[in-house]
Amino acid sequence: MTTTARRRVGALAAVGALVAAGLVAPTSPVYAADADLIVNGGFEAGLDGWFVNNGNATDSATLTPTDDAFSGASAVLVTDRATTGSGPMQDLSGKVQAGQTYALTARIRYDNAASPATKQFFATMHYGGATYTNLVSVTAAKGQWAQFSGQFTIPASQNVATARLFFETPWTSNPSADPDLHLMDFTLDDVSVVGAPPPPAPSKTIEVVGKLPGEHNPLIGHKFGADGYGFVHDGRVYLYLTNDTQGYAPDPNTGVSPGINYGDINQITVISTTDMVNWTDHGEIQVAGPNGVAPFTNNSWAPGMARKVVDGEEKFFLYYANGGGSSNVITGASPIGPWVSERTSTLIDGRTPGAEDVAWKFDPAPFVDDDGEEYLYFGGGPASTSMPPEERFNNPKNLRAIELGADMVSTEGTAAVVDAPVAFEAAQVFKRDGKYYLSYSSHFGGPDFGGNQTPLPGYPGGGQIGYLISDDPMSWPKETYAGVLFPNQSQFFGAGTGGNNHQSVFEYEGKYYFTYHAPTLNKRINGNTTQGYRSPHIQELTFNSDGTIQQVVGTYAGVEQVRDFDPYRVFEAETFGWSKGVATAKVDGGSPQFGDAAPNLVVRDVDNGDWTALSSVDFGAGVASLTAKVRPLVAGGTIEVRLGDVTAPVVATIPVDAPLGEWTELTASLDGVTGVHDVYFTYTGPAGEDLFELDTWAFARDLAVLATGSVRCFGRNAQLVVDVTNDASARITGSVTTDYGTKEYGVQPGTSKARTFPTETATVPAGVATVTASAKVDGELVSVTLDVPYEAHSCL
Ligand SMILES: [Ca+2]
Ligand SMILES: [Ca+2]
Ligand SMILES: [Ca+2]
Repeated sequence: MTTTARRRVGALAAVGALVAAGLVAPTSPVYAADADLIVNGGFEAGLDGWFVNNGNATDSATLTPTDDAFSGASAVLVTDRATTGSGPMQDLSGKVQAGQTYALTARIRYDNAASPATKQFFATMHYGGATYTNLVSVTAAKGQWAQFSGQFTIPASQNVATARLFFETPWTSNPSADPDLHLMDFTLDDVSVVGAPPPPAPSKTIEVVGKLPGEHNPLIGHKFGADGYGFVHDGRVYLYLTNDTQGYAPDPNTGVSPGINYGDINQITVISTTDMVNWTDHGEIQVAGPNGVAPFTNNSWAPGMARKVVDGEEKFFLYYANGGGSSNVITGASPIGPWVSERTSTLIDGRTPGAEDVAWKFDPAPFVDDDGEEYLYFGGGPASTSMPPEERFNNPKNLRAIELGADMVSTEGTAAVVDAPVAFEAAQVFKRDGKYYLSYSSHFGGPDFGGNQTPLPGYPGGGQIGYLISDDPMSWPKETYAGVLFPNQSQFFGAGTGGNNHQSVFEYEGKYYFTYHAPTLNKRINGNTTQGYRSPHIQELTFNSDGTIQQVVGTYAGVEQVRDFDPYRVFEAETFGWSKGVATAKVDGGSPQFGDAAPNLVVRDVDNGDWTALSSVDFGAGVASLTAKVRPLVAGGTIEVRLGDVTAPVVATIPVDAPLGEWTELTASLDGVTGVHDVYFTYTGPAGEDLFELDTWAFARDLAVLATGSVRCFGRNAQLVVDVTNDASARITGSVTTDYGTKEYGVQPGTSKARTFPTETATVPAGVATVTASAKVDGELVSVTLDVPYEAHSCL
């Protein structure tokens, strides 16, 4: 009697080893109950969260923690008050809501012997500008703790974008005339504002399938991204994008977001690939703004990237537009950071020689030549009014080329004019066969460019990508103009996709690729009326024999996948070719795939029916198992694996059955799948619930080995026989372990080997032998362990 072996990985699905991952699980906020919106109201953490009211330039005071507290160990002492409004302030912007009622309490005391016996104090809200509202008042008796205790309702019409609470004495125009009456020191403690906390921010998750299965444009369907800049390093393509998702705020009811506000954008999104179809989301770099890498800049648009070894150290330089007025650069230790700012002021601005006349000192694109010389191209916007209208239109001379210093974060010399016809913005340079190519975006005419003019023959129309070819990276006369590289994207993607564009060209494994953007995801969400949220696209470039470039045709099909996806490794779950309904978020800790210094993201907002998919996964000779690193958020979720289509039969299921909130590795067996397939991970579970978060996937190879166990009789002596059959393409070696001993074996492809174990008994109970098997498959050492059951047998 024989029984076929079961692969041991199957049993692991229900076990679920907990992973010490170092990932921090965010605690779920509670929105139902009222909450105290004040941080550190008792001043037990010193001055955390507090600063002096700065609504007027004349406001000034000193805040000092004091142990002379109403409760606890600490309060705040307010001294040196310059105005009646000079008092402790806390920013409640984003916390309080118009139309809501709040309960305010606080303790206050003043001691100045020369002050009156009683004094009124106010708790006041500054709503920005000149809008101040007294919320609650108290009349304190000198030397005694008085209590603010009252309610206030913010008018429904009040704009609360700015809402700053502070404590003060009643206003008078000239308080210093009687400081004992108006500017006495006071002590404050136990401040509290209790009310409904703000509602959670509306979901930004893209619910539609933004990138259709089988198509390769847009590159990603779960977020937006514009002005893509392609950069190749160490066999990997990186794309740097203006984070258009930052201002995206779809209405929870209509799903439609207000139009994009570029002024909100101070992050750059990074995605990468090795196959041009499956992209890994590396998340956003907080480039600008108060918490940015370069806090002296406000915006981060239109990135450009370069690598250079500086003083023996490999560095990566990410250039960006700080709005329209200047450009800057931050420095990375790798293409995905970590990032630092080597500068304390902008790189390109009104002080840059040769850039004085450039209206928009933005869109910086670096280029490092073969000889190590480095350049930056930038500029755009309205042409100088000193030129005749025809020239302003046709040759606006608004782009510039400048040499960079060897440190890549300074400029040298004077910027040279790039005389690109009908130029608007977005200059970018690459080199091929000794020639320099500069592509750029053309303007739409109008008053900024001389009014209604007709372009010269062959010059670009509005919103097209033109290009120049030169022998010198600093010399771009109008004679170097070579034609239109890309018409406006609306020609290919239809209504709602017009507007300006921003391109780059990069070489990857011998092919040249052209990046551009189009609001195609925005269009799939909202139809033909788009709101300006752009998505990255790539097409291949084809060169003519004379070095000119064939005009690029924009397609949803995009470029071909350049290699199959290798599933036999730990790879980020935030890697996919297509997706539906999921979002990503950065988590603490490094990346399991890209290293400790690299950012790590997880796939989140996983609901019943959502899915992610990988294009052209090569399982080779066969896959044994799939391991998911997952954090369950509710009971009852499952991960299903399907091949070829989102509705194809399920070939493996991982029940996400593990402690809630903990990162866990769960494994399911996946026998018998060979060759290349699109792989769909489909997610199921209780409706309306966030099911789980996903960090990584890992597939493990199978070994085509079969083993059977049986008992034979030699007279009255029972012998256990284990047969191992090698259906793999390489020699398999391993061991057979039984209750009656262990033996090694080796077996050639297409053959079987038996190992016999004398039992020295006549009757053998049922049992399980263990067979290990190892071989080189697809160049990798693969090992499997088989549980080989055998039935009871008697030789009596
Ligand atoms: Ca206190
Ligand atoms: Ca979802
Ligand atoms: Ca991850």
